[in-house]
Amino acid sequence: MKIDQGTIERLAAHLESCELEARDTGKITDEYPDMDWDDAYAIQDAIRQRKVGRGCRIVGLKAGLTSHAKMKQMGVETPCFGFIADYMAVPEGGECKVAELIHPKVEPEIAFVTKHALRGPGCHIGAVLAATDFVMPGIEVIDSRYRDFKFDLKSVIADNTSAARFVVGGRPVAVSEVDLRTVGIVLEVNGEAVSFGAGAAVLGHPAAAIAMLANHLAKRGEEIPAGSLILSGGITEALAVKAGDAVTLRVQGMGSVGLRFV
Ligand code: 0L1
Ligand code: MG
Repeated sequence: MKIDQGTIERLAAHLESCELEARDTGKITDEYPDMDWDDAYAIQDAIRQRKVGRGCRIVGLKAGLTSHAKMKQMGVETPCFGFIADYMAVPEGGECKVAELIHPKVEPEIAFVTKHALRGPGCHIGAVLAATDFVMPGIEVIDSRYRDFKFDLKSVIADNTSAARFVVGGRPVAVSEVDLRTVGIVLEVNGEAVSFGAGAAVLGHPAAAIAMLANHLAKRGEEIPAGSLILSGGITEALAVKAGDAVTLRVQGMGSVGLRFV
């Protein structure tokens, strides 16, 4: 690690206050260009501890930047991992208040719920499918705390991978009922279909993102617990949204899920 604990805590407090006050900031690697991957995840962990310390419940995990469309959009080459907390959940068909966010974007995703713990190293798609209770459509609302969504991978990991809000729902299905590689998705904004894709856009198979997360956690002595909700990553580029927009994700055989921005 290249950054001392005091600095980790200070950067976590800074990034979390930007999140909670819907205020943007410059990327933290401008000030700490030598920070390493462990520093970045340590800042994210310190943000998580701050939330837990205030009584928030961590309700799941997320993989980000798992499709080539997203990696190209953000100019990075590797996925990243974060967490989702209770207050980030929007009820199905519910409202997401843009005044609480900086510059929200939506991502169509496949959400997994596990029935068994998943532990790396060596976790693979087969192990993920065997440990999955069901999958369902999910929309992630991302909101980088960095000005104009301009960051590098270490900065975005520290910022809990831009996690802000999410909605899951539709028709939960067993993985035996769906081919997650070929499953088609349509994202609609205000009733107009605006982006399309298939599950394979996420690392060839969305379960690969979950396996990658388990292998990432194993390096830190952690696992994906049974009963976890996990967002596997945007299938298409993220789409900017504004107050008044209604967003619906339709996933083949899995129904639809939506939310409204107010
Ligand atoms: O969930 C995601 O793919 C977002 C990861 C962070 C990068 C971004 O803010 O676009
Ligand atoms: Mg995402």
